[in-house]
Amino acid sequence: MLRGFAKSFESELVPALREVVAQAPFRRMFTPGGHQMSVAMTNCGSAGWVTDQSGYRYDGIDPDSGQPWPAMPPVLRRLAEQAAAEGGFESFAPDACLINRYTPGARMSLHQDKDEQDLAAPIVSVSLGLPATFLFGGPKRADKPKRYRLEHGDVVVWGGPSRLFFHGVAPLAEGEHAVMGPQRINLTFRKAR
Ligand code: MD3
Ligand code: FE
Repeated sequence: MLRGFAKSFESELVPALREVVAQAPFRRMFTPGGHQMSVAMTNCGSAGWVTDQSGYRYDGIDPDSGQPWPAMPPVLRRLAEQAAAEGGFESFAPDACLINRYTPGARMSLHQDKDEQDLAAPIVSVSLGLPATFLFGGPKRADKPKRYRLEHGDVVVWGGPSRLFFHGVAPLAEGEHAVMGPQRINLTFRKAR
């Protein structure tokens, strides 16, 4: 847990994210079970995480535009690499960055991230905007989650055993963030392929 690690990147990071989102707008995807997610998502990088009625997968093409996802801006890559190194993972080379947008009430139920080919690579997450309660369980769905407050600028590196632990996000509380407005943005950097 690298509290505030992303703050020194903020002035470059926020405009870079605006450009990505202009090319690939946030959208609320559907799970294979037919439920629409409360979290809106987009991606940058050579692969992007998508879900629809046929399942979860990484795809090089944005299904909404039919175009490749926007390239990963250098500042995002730098932030992810430096954080991974700080967490003990030298030479992390993410090819996917999933960008999640939470507005008040949005949540993510307990799940595992296991759609990536290389489970030895860590996932680096960056929290921006409104604070959230992160739920961190264990290797089994029934393991009682511990709660952590994640705030603007916090970065977490998930590797080793915790890479496959169940996790989620409690419903976002109302609020207004000075930089990001009434929302929380979470970036997760992944080696998908
Ligand atoms: C622990 N996102 O996109 S980030 C996700 O805040 C996701 O939007 C949450 O879970 C969010 O899949 C949590 C923290 C996180 C990300 C991946 C993990 C924690 C993780 C993978 C394994 C273990
Ligand atoms: Fe996850």
